Amino acid sequence: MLTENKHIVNWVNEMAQLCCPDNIVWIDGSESQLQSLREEGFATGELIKLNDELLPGCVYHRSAVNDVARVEGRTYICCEKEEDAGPTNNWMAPDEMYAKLKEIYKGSMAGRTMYVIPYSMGVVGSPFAKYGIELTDSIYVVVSMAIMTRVGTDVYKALGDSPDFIKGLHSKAELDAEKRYIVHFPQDNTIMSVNSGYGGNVLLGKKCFALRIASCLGRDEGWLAEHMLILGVENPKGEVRYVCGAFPSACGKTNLAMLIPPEGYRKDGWKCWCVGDDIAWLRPGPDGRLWAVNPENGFFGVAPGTSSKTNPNALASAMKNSIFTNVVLKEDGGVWWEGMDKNPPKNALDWKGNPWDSASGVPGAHPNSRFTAPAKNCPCISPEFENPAGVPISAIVFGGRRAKTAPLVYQSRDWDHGVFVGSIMASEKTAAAEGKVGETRRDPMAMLPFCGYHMADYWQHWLDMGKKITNPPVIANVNWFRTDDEGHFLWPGFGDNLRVIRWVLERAFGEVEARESEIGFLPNVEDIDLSGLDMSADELGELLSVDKELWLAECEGIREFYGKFGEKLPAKLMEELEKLEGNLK
Ligand code: GTP
Ligand code: SPV
Ligand code: MN
Repeated sequence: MLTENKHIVNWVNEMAQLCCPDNIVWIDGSESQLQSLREEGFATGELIKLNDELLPGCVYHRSAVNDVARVEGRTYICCEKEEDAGPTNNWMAPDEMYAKLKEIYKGSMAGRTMYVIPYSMGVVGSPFAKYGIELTDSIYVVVSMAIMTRVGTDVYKALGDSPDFIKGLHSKAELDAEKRYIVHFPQDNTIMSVNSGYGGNVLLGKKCFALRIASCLGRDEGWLAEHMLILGVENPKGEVRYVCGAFPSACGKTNLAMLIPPEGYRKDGWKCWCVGDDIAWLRPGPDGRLWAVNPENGFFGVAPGTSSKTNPNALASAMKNSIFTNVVLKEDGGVWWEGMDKNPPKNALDWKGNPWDSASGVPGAHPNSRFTAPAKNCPCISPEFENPAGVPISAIVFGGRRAKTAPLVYQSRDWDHGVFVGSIMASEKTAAAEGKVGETRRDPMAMLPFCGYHMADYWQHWLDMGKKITNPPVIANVNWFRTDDEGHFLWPGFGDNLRVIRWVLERAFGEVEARESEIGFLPNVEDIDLSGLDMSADELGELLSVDKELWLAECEGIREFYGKFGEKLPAKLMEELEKLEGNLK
């Protein structure tokens, strides 16, 4: 035992009685303990050691073939009243769910060890840090949590006798997909995850705590927990301005967060700094601005498509002390995935562990395969990464994959309109979620799978926050994914996205004009810098065009979506929808 906190000790004992592990190991966060766990994982095959010269300190891991992404259909918010979970979450009465889970957890750790992981979301001891204890029977989870969060005994020190921590119980159990549950009990600050071994379902500090539970805490305490990257953009004058971005899963947060400016920009002195790539906790500061911290300590990034061209900073981050899940395992103990380079390896094993030949035409890495890398490895990690006060946010960008409707960028008229713009976000589905890839779905603020309470109450909370933020960031919508009729992307994306972010930040500081349109402010074509790009002003004009017919159809879709929320839908949002329709007609 590493703590005498009776709330922790009692709970650990109670859960151990339920799960019946052979023994309990208290994780202290030390490298020596983590290394002996890795060795144990190598011995049992739970982990595979990678080539220490190519990838020092790195390990390989496969999740079960039926367990490769989050499972929204089996993710529950078990608050007291069903109406508080809302139409976008699965709900079950807490008593009923506890009873059901008890049966599944009973003896689930027999023959295994239960690890007790003390972790912090945010810098330990900082005013906004929040603590969690995760119990798990997976070594993969222990070593991953040690990268993604701040794990160690200083969490016990910071907690003292306090009961103010989030309880998380995870058991792989049988990895039975029929008995897989990812459950949140917001009123008990408790998370229970069973029968999965996939990151997003089992690294409980991440989506479960830092988004679903934290969104409830934010509602009650007056802040926001968001599925957002945080990026610092340094201009040639040396001023750093911060932007947050909410894009659905696998839609470019990690890429934008680690952006490398285009060559001409680098020459002129532009630099970008990564504060976070997935989660932001946002609070109004005493100065009336919105301040953001990244509660995480690492990146759990999509591997496919990550290359030295698209995201060299992500690649560099994962070159040491990282974990690779469900990618291709090379003969030499290296790793590979589609989109890394044009040289697929010979004699490699695919994500399922089978011999694989790229000539088969079947991808070797799972499309949702991931790397888990320490934030401090990132070459462009912001000097403010650990600043307990966070960074002041000048702009928020929402975005998704929209082949046709959404222009490259448009800016909302004000905070409330910005909340509307976030609420109507939609995106073509990616492999990070269940369901058919490519299908369009509404994903408000990229929080559809992560909001821990009624989505309409969440929108109201955003509107209310606007009143507390006297110096609000501008809110814009971006779309890197517009295509031509053959399905080719019209915008080069990646580093060139800085050209768009630059415009948004200039708007935030009143440095550039814009033109009003039906949907909000659009850039004048000459104000998006195209220097060094093979793109004409006409092509840019096309990217910025608003097709009224498509938008009117969009309005119908929004109306239908809003209809799901009944009486709780904030009147303000319906007003914004009516205004939009009026503008288009
Ligand atoms: P989660 O970790 O799932 O929350 O996702 P994320 O939003 O961090 O996604 P990520 O940055 O890893 O995006 C992954 C996918 O988006 C890859 O397929 C990238 O190639 C693609 N992508 C990212 N930025 C761009 C861009 O600017 N243009 C285009 N066309 N694709 C992009
Ligand atoms: C996402 O799906 O948005 C992720 C990966 O960031 S996971 O942690 O698995 O949810
Ligand atoms: Mn995410």
